[in-house]
Amino acid sequence: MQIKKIETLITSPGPNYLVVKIITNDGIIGYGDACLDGRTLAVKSVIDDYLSDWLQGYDVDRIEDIWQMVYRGTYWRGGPVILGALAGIDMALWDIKAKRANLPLYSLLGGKSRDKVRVYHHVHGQTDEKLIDRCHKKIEEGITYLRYSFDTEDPFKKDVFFKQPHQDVELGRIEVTDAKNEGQWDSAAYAEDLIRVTRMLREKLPPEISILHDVHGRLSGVEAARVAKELEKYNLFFLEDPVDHMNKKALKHIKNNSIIPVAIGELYNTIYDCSELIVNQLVDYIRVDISHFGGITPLVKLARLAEVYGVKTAFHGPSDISPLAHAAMLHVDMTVPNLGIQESVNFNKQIMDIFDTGYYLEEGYLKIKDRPGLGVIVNEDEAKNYPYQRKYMPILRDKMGALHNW
Ligand code: GCO
Ligand code: MG
Repeated sequence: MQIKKIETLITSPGPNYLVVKIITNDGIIGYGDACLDGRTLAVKSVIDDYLSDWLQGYDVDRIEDIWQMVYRGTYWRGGPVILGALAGIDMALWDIKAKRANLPLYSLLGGKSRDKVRVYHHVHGQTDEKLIDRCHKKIEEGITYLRYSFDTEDPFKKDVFFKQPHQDVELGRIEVTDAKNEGQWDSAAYAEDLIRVTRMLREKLPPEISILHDVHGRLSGVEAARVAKELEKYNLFFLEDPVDHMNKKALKHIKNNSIIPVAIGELYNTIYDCSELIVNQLVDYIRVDISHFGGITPLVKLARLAEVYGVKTAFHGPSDISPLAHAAMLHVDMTVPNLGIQESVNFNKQIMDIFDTGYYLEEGYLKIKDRPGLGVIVNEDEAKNYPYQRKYMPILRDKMGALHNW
C-alpha cells in the first residue's frame, strides 16, 4: 500500500492547529498533528513544498524507513520546523497502520500496560485567592495533580506584573498573539514569590493533592538550585524546566543541592538532544512534545531508553497541540511501563466539534475508546470554519531591557 497524497489543513478555533492528512492508494486516511505555535506556516511549507511530492508512492508500512529518510535524508537535520513536519507525517502513518490492522494504536505498540492514565491540569491565578479558587474548581472536577502559575507584582512598581505562561483554552485564554506585546520580568521577585505561593498552596490544599510548577527555563543554574532547595520541603511532584533546556550542566547543580524531582524536555527536538540527561540521571521526568520531536516513532524510543534508566515520562500536553497529538501520546502512555503522568487540557466545545477525540477524562484519569488507529475523527467541514490567524509567541524583557526566556 502506497502514499497517494499528503495534504495539510490549518484550523484555528483558538490556537492554530496544523493537521496532516495522508491518503493511501486504496483510500485509507491517516491524520497527524504538526502544530508549532507561532511558526505554523513554516511547518506547513516543509510538508506542502518538500515532503508531499517526495514521499508520494512510498510504502506506508515502512514508517521507520520513511522517518530516517526525512530526518537524515534532508542532510540539514533537526529543529522544531522539520521535526514538526516529520511528526505530522509519522503520526498519520501510524494512524494508517493501525487502521489497516483494525486495532487501536496502543495494541501495535505492545498493548496496554494500564487501564487509565493520570493527568495534570494547569491552574493559574493572578492573586492567591483566584489561584486557590481555580485549584478548588479543578479538584471538584476530579483533577488531583495541579500545575500552578501566578503573576508576581513588581515590588518597586505597583500594577506591573511579572507574568508566567498560561494558555487556557477551557477559559478561552490564548497568549500567543502579538509580537510587539513585550512583557517584563524580574527573576529575584519571581523566585521569592514562588517560594511564598508554594508554601501558601501546601497550607491551603489537602495533602493528597499533588502540586507542580513550570519555571519555563527562566532561572540561572544557581538561582534554580537555591529555589529547588527551598521548595524541597513542600513535596512538589516535580519542578519543570528549572533552567534553560540547553544549560544541561546546570541540572547537576540542582541535583547536587536538592532532592526535588526535575522534569524537562518540551524544547528538545530529538532523542540525541536529551538522551545524556537520562543516561546521567539528571532528569526524573522526561517531557518531550510529540509534535516537535518527530512523532510516535522517536517518542517510543525515548520512553524505552528512559525505562532502562528508571526515568519516567510526563509528555508535554498543552492546548497548542491538537487533540490528535494528545491522542497519539495517550496511546504511548497506555503502553510504556515507565509512565509518570500526562499533561492534559480540557479542550473547549469548538475544538471538540472539530476533533472527536476517542479519549475521555474520568475522575482525574484519561481513558481511551477502542477505536482503530489514533481513534480521532476529524470533522474537516467544521475545521474550515476557523481560518488561520497569524500569531506570535510572547516576548519578555528584564529591567535593563534585555531579552529574557519566556
Ligand atoms: C507546558 C508549556 C506550555 C508552553 C506552551 C508554548 O509546560 O505546558 O510550558 O505552557 O508555554 O506550550 O506554546
Ligand atoms: Mg512547560
